[in-house]
Amino acid sequence: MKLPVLFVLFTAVVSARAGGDPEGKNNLAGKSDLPQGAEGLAAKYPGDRGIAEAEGVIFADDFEDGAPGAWKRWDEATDAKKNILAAADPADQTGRLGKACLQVTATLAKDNGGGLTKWFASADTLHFRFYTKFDPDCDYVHHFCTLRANKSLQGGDRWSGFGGAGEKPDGAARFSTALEPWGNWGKEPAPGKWNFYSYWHTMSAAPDGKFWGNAFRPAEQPVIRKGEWICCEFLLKHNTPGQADGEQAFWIDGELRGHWKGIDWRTAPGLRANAFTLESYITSNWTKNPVNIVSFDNVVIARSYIGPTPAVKK
Ligand SMILES: [Ca+2]
Repeated sequence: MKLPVLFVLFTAVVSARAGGDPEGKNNLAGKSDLPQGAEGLAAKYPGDRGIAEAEGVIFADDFEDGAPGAWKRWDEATDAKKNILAAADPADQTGRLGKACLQVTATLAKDNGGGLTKWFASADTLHFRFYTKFDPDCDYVHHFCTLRANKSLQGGDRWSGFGGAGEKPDGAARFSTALEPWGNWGKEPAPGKWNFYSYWHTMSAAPDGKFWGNAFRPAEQPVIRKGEWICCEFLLKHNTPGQADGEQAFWIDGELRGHWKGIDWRTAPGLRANAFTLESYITSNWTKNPVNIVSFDNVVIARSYIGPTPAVKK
């Protein structure tokens, strides 16, 4: 009698993809055929110089323009009057990051921090790579770098993927995923460990009955290092509407840490991941340190694996 076994297996697969994978049970990173290390398109562009012209690159910013024109390639930026965003010296000896980076200063009791958002022409498979550095005094970060799917690049529909915290998305209007540090409710040393925090139409409800981002994380991971530049990259593959064949994956310093398949991101072909927000957003929930500085540099959005950028020879 095989039927009950098949039924149990089917139920297990469905529930895993519906509720994320907080314990890493369905993480395919150890047996994935995705590229790793220096196999990416950045390998030919030390310091990302000229990478914007490379085949498959959709967007790139190395922040070398400095202030005040530093954010001109982006569509939205946190209000300049709040003094949250600044151009700063990346202080990187390898030359990979040039002379300027984006620095986000979030000050508890004064603001929530902020960042930049770019809308872009989407593709079936998308890669997002950026370098980041958490200041030695940086505490927990509530939200970090988020990819949102909107119904269009124009008009009000370009905002359909924003907002909706606590609500289950309409599969034709919204899905999102974020690569974020996760502090495990203060149990991990700040800023915590990397994970995906995702919203989509078949996600699971939290015990309070609301729909908070479902987590995808590896079973084992080191705590994020502070005071050092880290190369982060994540992949999102759209699903075919009606099929659960979407994917997401992330790499830290070229090491594939997480890869998940079987995700039913959307129900409509017109809904495409097309807005990327680079930010450090804090709240008083877990953050206790008054001043929290996070830096970003060498942002690339592309249709294939990007990988770390080589050092620049002097
Ligand atoms: Ca730079």
